[in-house]
Amino acid sequence: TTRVAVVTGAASGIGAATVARLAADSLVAGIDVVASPRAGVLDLTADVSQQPHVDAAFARIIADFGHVDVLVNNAGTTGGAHASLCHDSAVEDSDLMMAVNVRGPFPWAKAVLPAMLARRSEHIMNVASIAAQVAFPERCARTASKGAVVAFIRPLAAAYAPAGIRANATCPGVVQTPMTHWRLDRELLRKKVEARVPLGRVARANEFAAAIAVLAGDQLSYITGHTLVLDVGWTAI
Ligand code: KPC
Repeated sequence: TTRVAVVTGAASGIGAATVARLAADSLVAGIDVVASPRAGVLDLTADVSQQPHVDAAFARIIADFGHVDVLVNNAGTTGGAHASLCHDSAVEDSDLMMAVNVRGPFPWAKAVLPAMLARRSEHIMNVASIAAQVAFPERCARTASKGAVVAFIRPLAAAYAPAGIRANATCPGVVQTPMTHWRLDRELLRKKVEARVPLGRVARANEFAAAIAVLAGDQLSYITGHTLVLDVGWTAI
């Protein structure tokens, strides 16, 4: 049977690149808060922080595809086109990070696991960030939330390995997307970021999508509970 993949945060950035990549050999459902209909993709509008949205989207996926093999919890937020140190940030910023980045993957995992258990397969992947590995001082709530995104895959990996279900996280470095253009389109801010990247440039979203696609395949069957850092050495120095 054809592999079925669900990608959240599918309308843009890493999610859109991942949808394009996985669609080459899988049926793909793309979930996003904004509508983004694409040919050949089951694009559904849902807010991952809203349980009824997730339940409705999942029901539609099962109705159309019958099962889910791969879940990519990619939906996430930075908090918008403004970054500030902790003492200058609103506590509500952290509520948004927790609702989308931390809580979002949970109802999706809950939705797909019973069917995955019945099929004794497959794979949950959480897209975190190198913000889970190193400090982004002007994004403290986001940094904390990404730590949680990585931590969440460990109990999944431990509990469901005997059932043949794998759970892994990826930690992408800074990537050019609609969410980061406010920073990367400003010469000085961009140079500051590039100075931290040994390769001297930020990533293209499809460079992360390629890694997610490999992880989602059946080649790496002995990897679970793992955090794959994609940062061309940012955290190595
Ligand atoms: C790599 C990462 O997640 C850093 S968080 C920075 C996002 S933003 O401040 O919008 O450039």
